[in-house]
This record gives sequence, C-alpha cells and structure tokens, in this order.
Amino acid sequence: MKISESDLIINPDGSIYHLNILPEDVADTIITVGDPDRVSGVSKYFDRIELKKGKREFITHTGYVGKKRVTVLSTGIGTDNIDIVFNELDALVNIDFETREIKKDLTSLNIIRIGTSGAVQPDIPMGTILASGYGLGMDALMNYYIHELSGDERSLMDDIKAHFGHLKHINPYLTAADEMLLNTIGKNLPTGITITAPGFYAPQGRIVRAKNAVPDFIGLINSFNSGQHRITNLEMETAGIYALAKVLDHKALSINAILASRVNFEFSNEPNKIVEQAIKLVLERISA
Ligand code: R1P
Repeated sequence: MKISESDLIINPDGSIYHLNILPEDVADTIITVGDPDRVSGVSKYFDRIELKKGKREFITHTGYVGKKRVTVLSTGIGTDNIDIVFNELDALVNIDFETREIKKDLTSLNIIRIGTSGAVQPDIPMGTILASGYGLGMDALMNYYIHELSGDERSLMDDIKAHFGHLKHINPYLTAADEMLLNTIGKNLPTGITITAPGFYAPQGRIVRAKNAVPDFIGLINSFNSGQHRITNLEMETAGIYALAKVLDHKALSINAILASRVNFEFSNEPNKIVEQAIKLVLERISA
C-alpha cells in the first residue's frame, strides 16, 4: 500500500522531512545523543567521516569506526523528538521512497543512546556509566501506539502500576532493553529501570519556585522494588526509544552517563569527562 505524501513527507531532494538525510546516509548501527554538540564529540573518534548533515536539532554524521559503518545523530530533548527520529530512521531503511511502499525485506537497526542522566539510588554515584535494563515512560508518547508487553514486562508493569497507581494522570509504559545489545555494549555495566520524564523540573521531582503536584517524587521512585528490579535513574528519552524500537522491530540500548545524584543533591563538576568515558566505552564495544 502506498503511503501518502502527508503521512510521510519526503523533501524535494529525496531526504526525509526533519532529519534531512537520504536513505544511503544511514548506517545499520546508530548512536543517538540528545545534545547536537555531542555529535562531533562522538564522530571525532571515527577513523573516517563520510558525511555531515543536519536540520534543526537533528545533526547527523556517518563514518567508520574501524571497518564498522556508524551513524551518530542528535535527537534533541524529549520523547516527542524520539517519535520523529525513530519513525524517520525506520522510513529511511524500510520504506521505498520511489514507490512509497513498505519494503519486502525489512532492516532492523542497532540503536544505542549515549545520554546524560541523574541517579536516584545512593549506591549509584556520579561518574557511573549505567545501561538501562528497562525504560519506564511517564510521558504520553505510547498512548498513541499499540505496544504489546512480553510476559516479564507485564508482571513488572503490574508491580509498577500498584506502586504508582495513585498518580491518576500518568499512564506509564515499560519496555526492556534489547538483550543482545545489553549483553554486549552494556556488558558488566550497572543496570536498572530508567524513568523517562516528560520534563526536567517538576516531572523529575526538582523543586525550584513552582509548587510540585507530586510530593517527594524521588522518594516515590527510589522506593519501588520488585524482585531484583529497582529504579536507578531519570532522564527524558530512553522509554520512548525502547518502546518505539520494539514497535518498529529495531534493537535499542540506552547508556547513561550519570552526572547528578538526586539523593545526595549533587551535580558533577566534570560532566564532560563522564560523557567522554561513555562515548569511548560505546565506540570500543561497537567496533570490537
Ligand atoms: C536534559 O538536560 C537532557 O539531558 C538528558 C535528558 O534525557 C535530556 O535530554 O540527556 P541528553 O544529555 O542525552 O540530552
């Protein structure tokens, strides 16, 4: 079936609407970062850079790490942007832009987020590089997609709903990391449930001047416990990445550079160093 020109917008030069890149510009291994400036922080380690393109907050560099072709792409902040990035990446590899039809042979991308995050457990210090075992979304993105849970996700979700059930305005969603990526790129890293919030201040329990509707948000999330599962950190993209990757049959892993301890009320004085360590670790493991 032909996908309409308003459902999937292709620019006159054949590039996809927001990302502004062509199908051949995308590698099968993709690193996403939130901050557009972090794209060159990753591609400076490439052995060869093949292309640099961009539009708005979506900057793309594609090149080689050893023999591996890798794309690094900035998403900007939030799961509303993840919706755009994931649908457009998927279209670039799985829709024939000439016929506007879904290809017969589908491509499953390996997508690794390198992002920053705050820890909510006292034993996870600033400087930790953490792999998200699960993404737990407190945002509304997955109210708009059909998202099926595995048996493990369903039973963990039941416990999450019991814990957060009194927050009537939130309909949380949960997705596990891709197991293969977790066991390779995320090997031996601390892991846990990452909460994805629809904002940075009250939605992450920060108190500045406005009055927060959810009292002691950090206490509420770090007291959750289900078997060996606990909530370790907070950020703004992982749950959307995991859920949309699953819906679209891609593989995803989120690697978090922990810059803040929300329980010790601290923020790192060397955030760039921690992000750099996360970048180097991911690139070493991608090319191994
Ligand atoms: C907020 O400052 C931003 O930082 C974190 C959050 O997820 C949010 O995008 O990640 P990035 O550093 O990857 O953007």
